[in-house]
Amino acid sequence: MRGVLSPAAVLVLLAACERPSSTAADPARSRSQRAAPGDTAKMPEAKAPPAPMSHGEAAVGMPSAPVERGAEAPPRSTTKVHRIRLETLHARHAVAPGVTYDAWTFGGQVPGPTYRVTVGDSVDFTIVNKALMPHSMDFHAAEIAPSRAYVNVMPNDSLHFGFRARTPGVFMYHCGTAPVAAHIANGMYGALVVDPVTPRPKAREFVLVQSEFYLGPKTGADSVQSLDWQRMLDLAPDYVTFNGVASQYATHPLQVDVGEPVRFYVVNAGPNRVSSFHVVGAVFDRVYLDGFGTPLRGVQTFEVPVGGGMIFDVRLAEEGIYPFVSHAFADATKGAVGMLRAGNPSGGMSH
Ligand SMILES: [Cu+2]
Repeated sequence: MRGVLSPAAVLVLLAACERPSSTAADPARSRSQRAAPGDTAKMPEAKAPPAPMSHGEAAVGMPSAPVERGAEAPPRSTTKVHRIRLETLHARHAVAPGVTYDAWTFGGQVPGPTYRVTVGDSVDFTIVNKALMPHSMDFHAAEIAPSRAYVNVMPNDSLHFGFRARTPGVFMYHCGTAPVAAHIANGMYGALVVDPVTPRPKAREFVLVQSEFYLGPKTGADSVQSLDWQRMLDLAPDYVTFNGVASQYATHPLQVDVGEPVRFYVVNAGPNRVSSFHVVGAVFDRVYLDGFGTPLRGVQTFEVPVGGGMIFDVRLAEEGIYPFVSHAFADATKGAVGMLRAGNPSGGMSH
């Protein structure tokens, strides 16, 4: 298909950044590697079939439907008091094309809504439990007593508490009801951006929440799948996603301009897998650890721990398609991959 990067082509691109640099720098070594018996088992030949990157046979950059969940960050806040009312309810969630999951949610979506406040703002929060089991809320951005605020809310009950955002960064929020691993694995998490009082430099901003899905067998006439507890304990997800849907920004690339500042707010909800965040073809100008303090400069890849958040600033040097991944490539293969589209590259994507 002319003008479209096939999944195979993208995999070749991704594989290119995996190869040892010594191979390119030393032709003799390269020849000996090619001649070594058994090497084909280590390095697949180009004609080998690609891994099922999108799990849905969707061509990269050729969306057949609107994106499930946009990645654009909400604007900086303009109010000092944020009244947030969130309902917990169980809802069906499309993890990948044709894969429907019996999710537990904040607000009927996975991840829950993204919120944005500024240091000094107050959050006036109410959780309303519309589900048939207890749920709760834990804001990592809040500094309050869990024994008072992060308590179970029974079905058809509600709970109110407030806090003042004191520390800038990008923070996870999640249900903290035991077993927490199940409540997170089922979809009860989201991101809260806390801006510093002095705004960060202007940039095109995206929010990515990485998370995993562990699928049990299909059940019922409509083949809905729910959590496989043992697979979760074994750290063996079926899908690893950005914003709840496998590879959705491969089929729906994020458009940016060449050279413009781009900022990713990345939260890793887990519940188990560390994210090794990397943009192929770029070096991060700045990485703010947990979104606060003096940034690291000139970073190729940086980990986002489970339950943590990082802010990544990057610029793309020339027109083209730039994959962003968790460089733990098993997870990229399972859906933790997307594309940035810089400018309007010829031979690029048609989105
Ligand atoms: Cu819950």
